[in-house]
Amino acid sequence: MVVNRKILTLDEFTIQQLRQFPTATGELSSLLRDMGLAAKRVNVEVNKAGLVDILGDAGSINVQGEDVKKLDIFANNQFMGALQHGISCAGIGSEELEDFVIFDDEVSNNSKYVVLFDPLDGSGNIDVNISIGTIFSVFRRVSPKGTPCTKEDFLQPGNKQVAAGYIIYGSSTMLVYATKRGANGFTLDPSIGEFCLSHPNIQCPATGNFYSVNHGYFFKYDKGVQKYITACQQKPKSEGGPYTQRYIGSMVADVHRNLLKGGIFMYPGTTDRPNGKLRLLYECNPLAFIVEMAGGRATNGQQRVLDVQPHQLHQRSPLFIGSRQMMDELENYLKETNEANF
Ligand code: AHM
Ligand code: MG
Repeated sequence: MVVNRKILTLDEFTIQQLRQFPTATGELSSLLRDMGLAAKRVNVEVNKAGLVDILGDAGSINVQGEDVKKLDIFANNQFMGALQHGISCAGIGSEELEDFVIFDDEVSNNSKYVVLFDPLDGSGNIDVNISIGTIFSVFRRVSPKGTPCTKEDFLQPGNKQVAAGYIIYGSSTMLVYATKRGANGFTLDPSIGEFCLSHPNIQCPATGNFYSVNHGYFFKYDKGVQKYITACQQKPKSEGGPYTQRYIGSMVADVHRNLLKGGIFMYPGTTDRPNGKLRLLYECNPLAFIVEMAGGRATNGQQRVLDVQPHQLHQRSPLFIGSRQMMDELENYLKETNEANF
């Protein structure tokens, strides 16, 4: 039998990376394996959506005051369970849980990492068969090993992330993760149930022609954002314009497309929600890390997302993320408008 050794599985890839660091303990590989396992379980349920009574509102409201869908809870339990049973994670923070969860058992207290995640982002799209995603962020804990992890382990700025990733449950299921060594994408091969390296060394194009924003809120955005959106629409053909608007309302899918094809995704603050909707710790930070590692940029309109010092698990942040040149252009509009208003 001929074995195709060109295709690396997620495990093989992370072990290959590990081999380049003789002092590495393998805990990160093991953590990524746990995330991959939970993702496969969630994927099975997402694919069955519509067949079983797991869809629709679970009848409770999550800590953000939004309706919780049943699959959100299922996904939350899968990721939390896989990490708790593993050997690499001392505790988690989740969009679905009001507070951090400190695992506090002997193995977990000796683990190196804590993980923050949004188990099922874009869950408003579950009932209508549109791509949804999981987003996660990994930090090395700052509290001493051998003790339970603490709040400070989770409230680190995004530039301290060791790894970050997302899973997109779409026309195919993919896991993309980044470390400081770059971003790589793995597509789930359902025939063997493994994530296989399909997008090595992802590079976000320096520019593109997609802009992703909720136009419905146009008049609630700052003048600078409005001017930039108008400029996207009025961009002359000679400069690659007008840009095409693509916004599916499932951030992982929107950011994934822009990461591969080039583009910009925006969820600005609005007059009624000055910090926007997205959560810094488990939505903005991990995506900002991945996009930066792939050569793109991410800001909150004032500063680099990854430099923000967080103070709360569920804090919100405006987000502008994508191709480097498009981000530069956006920032010129934001700056000009800020200066004009000063
Ligand atoms: P969720 O975490 O409740 O699923 O919300 C996050 C989602 C993002 O995936 C998406 O970009 C955004 O909400 C869409 O919000 P809006 O409908 O306000 O544009
Ligand atoms: Mg979310």
